[in-house]
Amino acid sequence: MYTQSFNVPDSPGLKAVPDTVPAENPELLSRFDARIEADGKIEPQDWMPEGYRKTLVRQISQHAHSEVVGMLPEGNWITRAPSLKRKAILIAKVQDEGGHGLYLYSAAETLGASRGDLIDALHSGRAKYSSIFNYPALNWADVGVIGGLVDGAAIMNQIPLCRCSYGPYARAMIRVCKEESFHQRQGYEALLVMMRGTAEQRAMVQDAVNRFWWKCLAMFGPPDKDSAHSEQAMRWGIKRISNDDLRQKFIDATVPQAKVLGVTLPDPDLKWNEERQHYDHGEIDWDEFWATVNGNGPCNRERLATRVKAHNDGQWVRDAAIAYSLKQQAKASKEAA
Ligand code: FAQ
Repeated sequence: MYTQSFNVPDSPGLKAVPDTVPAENPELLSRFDARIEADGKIEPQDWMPEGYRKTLVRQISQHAHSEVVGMLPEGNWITRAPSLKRKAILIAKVQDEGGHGLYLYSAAETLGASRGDLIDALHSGRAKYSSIFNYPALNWADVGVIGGLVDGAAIMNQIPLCRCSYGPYARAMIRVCKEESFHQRQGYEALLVMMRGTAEQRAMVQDAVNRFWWKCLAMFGPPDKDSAHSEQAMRWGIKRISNDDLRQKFIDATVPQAKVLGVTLPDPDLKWNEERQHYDHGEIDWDEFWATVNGNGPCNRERLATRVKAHNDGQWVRDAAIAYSLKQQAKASKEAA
């Protein structure tokens, strides 16, 4: 169902690049504007305004960090998966998320960013990553909900990024979305199996949905009126659909899925609005969201400490790779001499 949104229209009236972009080089800028206006792709070798480059490095690196930190809550469950089949699926999924991080760091590098600097920014707490991964995965139902709901929200946000104006990001997103689609389905299927099980299993699923629902809605970012970057990112064709519109699409798609599953969504204000042809919903706790984004969620410190330890434990691999590469270079120049 998610791939059907590949052809969703852009939010209206936000295509042309505004006059407020400083004319760094009028001729190059007008060529860049024309390409954006024509819905063309900007490639790494093309000239681009500094603001465009910075916005992309910021968003792509935050996205990469989210994928890599996002391996942790589910990764904790690999050794405790309830069957060999679930373990094999979970290992594949967590490995995919690591792969997404690598495509995304590579896409950021095409913009001139250094991967080492980006990773330092994550490890020192300067860089952001998705709020959702600062909540714990307490039991096996949470693993299903992370697949079914968290990946569901992630795909809804990522499908429009397949049409991002920056070529390497857009192309990375096509593959990422295909893999995320499998992640969402395996999570939903795991939940369906639990819902057909015992009353205790059904209660676990409901409890996990209750804990994750609001956090998933917050993944789409602050309301449009408070979103610092949306307007410009949409003018540049980086973001195609606003935070609130994507959140609404996710709610509209998820309510019927919850019905099939047999769980209730924990929002007394969730009601179909005939006039809007959308579900109305209750207020998200934005104070809690900002506290989490700013480092004070339940697991922020633990997540960063785990990432830093993994990075430090892997230092010998990087050292060995560099030593090998230097040896190969020395051999090649000896042969050439
Ligand atoms: N968490 O002006 P906006 C996944 C920050 S991947 C933390 O609206 P923007 C796969 C934002 O960075 C999930 N911070 O910003 C998976 C900005 O801060 P800054 C990640 C957030 O960029 C599944 C400030 O608030 N996906 O889940 C969040 O236009 C399962 C102002 O906000 C992506 O990164 C948040 N939720 O829109 C893995 C997709 N929301 O930089 C494992 C690409 C906002 O000024 C298991 N990114 N902020 O300091 C995007 O589409 C956009 O960056 C948004 C935010 C929509 C996330």
